Amino acid sequence: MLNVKACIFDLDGVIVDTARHHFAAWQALANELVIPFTEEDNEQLKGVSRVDSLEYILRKGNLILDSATKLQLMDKKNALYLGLAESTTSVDVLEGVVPLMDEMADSKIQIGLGSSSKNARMILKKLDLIHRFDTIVDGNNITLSKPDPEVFLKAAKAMDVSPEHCLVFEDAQSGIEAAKTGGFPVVGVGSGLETAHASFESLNGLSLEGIIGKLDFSQ
Ligand code: B16
Ligand code: MG
Repeated sequence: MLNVKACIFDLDGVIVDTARHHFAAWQALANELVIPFTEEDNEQLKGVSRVDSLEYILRKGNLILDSATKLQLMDKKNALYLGLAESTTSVDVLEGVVPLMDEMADSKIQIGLGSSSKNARMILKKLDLIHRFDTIVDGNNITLSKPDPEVFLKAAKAMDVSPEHCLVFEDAQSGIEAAKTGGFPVVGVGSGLETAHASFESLNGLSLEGIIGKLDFSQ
């Protein structure tokens, strides 16, 4: 059985369902720019940084803008997102997350965050979870966004644990790819994540031991 010394959680889509707020905010912005933006597009943007997400949408609309306008659009999207996420509280923590974190704490397994979001600390405070983390690496601390492994490698280094002993929880294709490239065992949370070493619709009712027992490294 894999010897897990630390776990790294993604934020949006694993700990809390703020992914729908990112979607709604990008959709509103794309509407304004008269660029079609679907749920399939959004799926591509999960785990992807703000700037890379905007570039994706502009490419889709064949729109070339100067950097000042791009900055304005990113600020606008973030303001929309913050408005939607405003009412987030501890009741929004996805089911299964707190019991798993309790189990990790009891087993002296460190807990890290590996998120592309620059709003991660603010959201973790709203969720009343921030005190549970041994390290937080987010969009403010990285230069390359997922699928680059930088965010997870930094979190593992901060906890002084090598990637193979660090279990990553991810809801996005880009995040699963990032974890695998970095040499981490990775658990997919949600559907269509078969490239992860194990995947579950939700973390609800799962134990860490149960999850570790399902890891399959044959692919
Ligand atoms: P922000 P994660 C990611 O967070 C989101 O999945 C992605 O949709 C978002 O564009 C990105 O953070 C940047 O977020 O605009 O708040 O800096 O899934 O890596 O926790
Ligand atoms: Mg995510």
